[in-house]
Amino acid sequence: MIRTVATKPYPDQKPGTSGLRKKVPVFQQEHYAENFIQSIFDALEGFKGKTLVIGGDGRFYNREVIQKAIAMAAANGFGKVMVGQGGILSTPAASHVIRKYKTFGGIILSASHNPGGPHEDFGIKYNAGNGGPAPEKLTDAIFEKTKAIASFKIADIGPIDIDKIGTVEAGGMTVEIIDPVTDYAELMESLFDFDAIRANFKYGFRMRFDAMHAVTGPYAKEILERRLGAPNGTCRNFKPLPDFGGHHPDPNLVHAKHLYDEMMGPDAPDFGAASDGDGDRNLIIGKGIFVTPSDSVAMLAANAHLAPGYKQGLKGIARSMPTSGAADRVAEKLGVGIYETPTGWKFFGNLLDADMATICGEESAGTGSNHVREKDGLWAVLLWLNILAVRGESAKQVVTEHWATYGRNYYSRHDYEEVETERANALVDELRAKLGSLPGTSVRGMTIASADDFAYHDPVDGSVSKNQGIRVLFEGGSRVVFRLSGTGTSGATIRVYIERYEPDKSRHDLDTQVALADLIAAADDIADIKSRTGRNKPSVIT
Ligand code: VG1
Ligand code: CO
Repeated sequence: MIRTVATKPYPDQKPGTSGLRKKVPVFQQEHYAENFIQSIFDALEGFKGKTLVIGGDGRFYNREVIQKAIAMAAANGFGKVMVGQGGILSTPAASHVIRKYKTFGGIILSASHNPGGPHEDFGIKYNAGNGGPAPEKLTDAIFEKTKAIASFKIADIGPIDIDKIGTVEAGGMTVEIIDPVTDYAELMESLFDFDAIRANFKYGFRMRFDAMHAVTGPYAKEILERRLGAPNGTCRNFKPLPDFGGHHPDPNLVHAKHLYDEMMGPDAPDFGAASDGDGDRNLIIGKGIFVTPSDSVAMLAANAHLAPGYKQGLKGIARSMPTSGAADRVAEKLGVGIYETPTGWKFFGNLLDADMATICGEESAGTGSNHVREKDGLWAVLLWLNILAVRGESAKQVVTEHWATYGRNYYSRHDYEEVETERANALVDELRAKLGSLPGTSVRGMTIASADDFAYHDPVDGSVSKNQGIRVLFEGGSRVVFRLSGTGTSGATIRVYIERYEPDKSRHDLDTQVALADLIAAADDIADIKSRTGRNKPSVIT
């Protein structure tokens, strides 16, 4: 039976950088999740009888919302849903399933790298038929629907057993529970030189993969240990837990510090990696060397031809605006296009669909390619493994040689988390107001060449996205960028991105924070961060 249930709008369902993210208790309000899911359906057209993919990162409240989404898909007229077993599908795996089975789209339940649990974060996002996050036009339309919603439709089908692989009929719709790993593992096998990687492991190459008790555990176990023969124990924290073991599943130098310490220690294995809550981010640390994500994109792009899936070369490279310019130098050398987009993977979709870019990356530990329409943590790890196996070199050798060839873009991001929203907004508003007066002035002995609020003109569909981050460029190419996070769930997070290019090989082994010290001080002078936030240092430095 299909029920139409009366409901009232919630005013706060505007999707952020990557879907709607809120604390679990917010999602547990009456009809909160239903409202958002119905608004997604209301913003879509032409899905009657078609297939919807549903999966999530396994966090607290995942199972409940999966049941709601299945029952609502049936009531709204989908012909079929494909659901990851146990409600699990990593973000890149969901993107692949949508593409492989040519489904109408998918609903991904995740708050990514944010913590999980009864008082932590939850999220819902919609991915379109190309496998990519809904573009801005669609997320805007969804938001409009949430503001006017009066009812939602749900089928009384009772809970579906999502742990049992197979197909059942429910509410006039087919429900297929699929293995979340197999399709994805096959895709990886088709892109990379598994023989070379396997041989490397066989001859003693050692790595550590930390799944942080998040979604990549089962994927990494299957691919690294079973298919590639890495020794048992290579994968750590591989059991997905609803609260990620009480940790932040954020693979950065703060939340994965144990891995960093191990990789810098005397018994370090050859290679260390980790992924986030929903499996789309990657942390790469070679023995004795951390690879900053902006560098990783550039290095993967420069060496991608060593993997079978990319041996024809790249069509182009795309990076988000705050990501360092390291990839630009690679694109220039390869003679391919380079595109600078706003933060968030949804902006890469058009470039990938139009075959203008093959590899994309963000400074926030997101790297991916045209194989899916999401960033992909394990993909980045496997491409690194492929490159190291074929080159027969260590990560450190690859990195230092890259810097010697292209120069080094010293890069760091400073985050001020949970700042009072009004204070953060005021800081950005004032910065915006003085942009015009900055060029020509000098800060800490450096002259500002230009300053603007980044606007993106999508070269494929002509759409324009404004206010995507404030850039201050100095003479000589250094820059600082300021923007507010669009993924947080409490207060505001101010992100400051700092970059300086160093061509001189003899100056490539400085400590990053030391190399950037003048710019870091200049950023504070320009935006007055410390006094305005009352913080004397950032909460997270990556
Ligand atoms: C952050 C990152 C951005 C990334 C987004 C989603 O957004 O900066 O690069 O695409 O998270 O990643 P923001 O608006 O907080 O800066 V994930 O792994 O959370 O889906
Ligand atoms: Co993520």
